[in-house]
Amino acid sequence: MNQSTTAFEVNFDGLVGPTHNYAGLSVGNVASLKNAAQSSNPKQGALQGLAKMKALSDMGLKQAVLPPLERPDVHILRKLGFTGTDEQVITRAAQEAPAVFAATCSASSMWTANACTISPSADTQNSKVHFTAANLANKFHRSIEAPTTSRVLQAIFSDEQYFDHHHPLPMGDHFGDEGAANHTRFCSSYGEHGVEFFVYGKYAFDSSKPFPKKYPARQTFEASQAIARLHQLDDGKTVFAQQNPEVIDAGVFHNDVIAVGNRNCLFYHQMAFLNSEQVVKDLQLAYGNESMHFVEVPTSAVSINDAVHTYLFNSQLVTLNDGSMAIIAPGECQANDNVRNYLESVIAGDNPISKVEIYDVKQSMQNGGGPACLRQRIVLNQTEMAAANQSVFINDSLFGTLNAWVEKHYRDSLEEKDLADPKLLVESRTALDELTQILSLGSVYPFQL
Ligand code: SUG
Repeated sequence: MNQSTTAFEVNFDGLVGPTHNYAGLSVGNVASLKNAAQSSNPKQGALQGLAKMKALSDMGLKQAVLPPLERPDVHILRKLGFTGTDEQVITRAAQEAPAVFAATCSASSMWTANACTISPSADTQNSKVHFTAANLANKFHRSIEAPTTSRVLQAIFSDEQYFDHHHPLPMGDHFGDEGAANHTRFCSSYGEHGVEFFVYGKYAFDSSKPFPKKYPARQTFEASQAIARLHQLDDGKTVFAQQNPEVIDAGVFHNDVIAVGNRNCLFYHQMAFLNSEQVVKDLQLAYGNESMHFVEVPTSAVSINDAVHTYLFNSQLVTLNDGSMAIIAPGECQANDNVRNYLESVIAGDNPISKVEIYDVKQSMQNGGGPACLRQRIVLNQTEMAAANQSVFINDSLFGTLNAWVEKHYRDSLEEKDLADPKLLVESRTALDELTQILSLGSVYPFQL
C-alpha cells in the first residue's frame, strides 16, 4: 500500500483540566448558563473523557490526546494590570474583578473541536497538513486559548516538511473563528482529495444579510473564507453555507450542535442551514459523481429543543473497520424517548450508519460540550503519522498512566470560591508539568517558558 495515500482520521480528544468548573461564561450556550454556579467534579470529567478515548481506541480507531491549558491564566491577569507574586495576582483578581478572574480559570480548552481548523495534505496545494488555531474571539475566556494551543500543536506536529502552522486570524468580531466546530470534510476515503465544508453564522462585512438577533454568531463568513485561503484549498472542492440564524437564537451556538459529517454522509437537522436544498446540491456537486448520503432529521421527529438538550448532533460519526459508520452519542440521547426512537430508525434506515454507542460525558455536557466538541479530527497519512509526536497516541499503557495521573492530581469537587485557592494553582501546575513529560511536549505553558 502507498504510505502517503493510506490515511486515517485520528481523534485528538482534549483532556478535561484540573480547574473544570461551572461559571456560566458562555452566553448563547444553554447548558453553560443553566448550570452556572453548580459544583463540578474535575476528576470525574477527566476520567469520563479518558474512558471515551479508550473505548474508541478499542474499536480500532486512531486516538490521541491534547493536554489542557494552564489555568488560572496568571499571564493574562498580569496583562490586565494585576501585579505581585502569582498568589497575589490571583487573590487580587478574584477580589477586585471576580467575573474576569473566573474567565481566566475556565477549562474550556477541553473542547478541542474549537482548538483549530485543520486541512489534510490531500486537500491542500502544497500537500502539507495545514493548522490554524482558532481565535475564539467571541468569548473572552476562550479568546485566551490560542497562543498555548498553537504551541501544543507545533510541539506535536513539528516537522516542517509535512506540517504548516498558521497564526490565528486577527482578533475581533469580524474574523471570529471557532475552528472545526464549524468545519466538516467529506471524502470517499480519508487519503483522497476531500470536500471541505465551512459553516458560518453571519457576514461581518455585509449587514444586509440575515443574522441571529438574540445570541451571537461566533463564526463569520469572512473568517471561514480566510481559513480556506490560508489552507490553499481548491475552490471547486470547498463549500460555504450559512447556519440558520433561527437555530443560533435557539441555542445552537456552533454548527456541530446541529449537524455532523463523515466520509460520504451528512447527518443534519432540517433546520440546520439557511437554505438546506442549496447546501445539499453544492456538496454533491463538489463531491463528484458518487452519491453522498444526506440523512436529514425532520423537526417532527426531533425538535430543535430536543437536539439542543440531548446533543444528538454533537455525536461523533466514525467509520468502523468493516467500513460501516457508528454514532458515538452522549448519554442524554438515550434518556430522551424521541431521540432514542429516532436513533433506532436511523440504524434501520438506508444509510451507512449501523450502530449507536452511548458514552457518559456529563461533566462536559453540563457546560455545553458533547462527544464531538471533545475531539479534533486530524486526518494523517502513514508518513505524517510517523512524523508526529508518538507520545500523544492512546494505547493501554498511556491510558493507564493518564488515569493514574488524574487520580493523583485532580480534585473531585470544585466551586467558584475554590478557584482563588492558591493551592489549586500549584496543584494544576504540578500536574501539567508532569503531563508535558508524559506526552513529551517540552515546555509549552507560560509557567514553563
Ligand atoms: O464555547 N462552553 C463551550 C462549549 C464548547 C462546545 N464546543 C463545540 N460545540 N464544538 C463554549 O461555549 C462554558 C464554560 C463555562 O461556562 O464555564 C464553555 O465555554
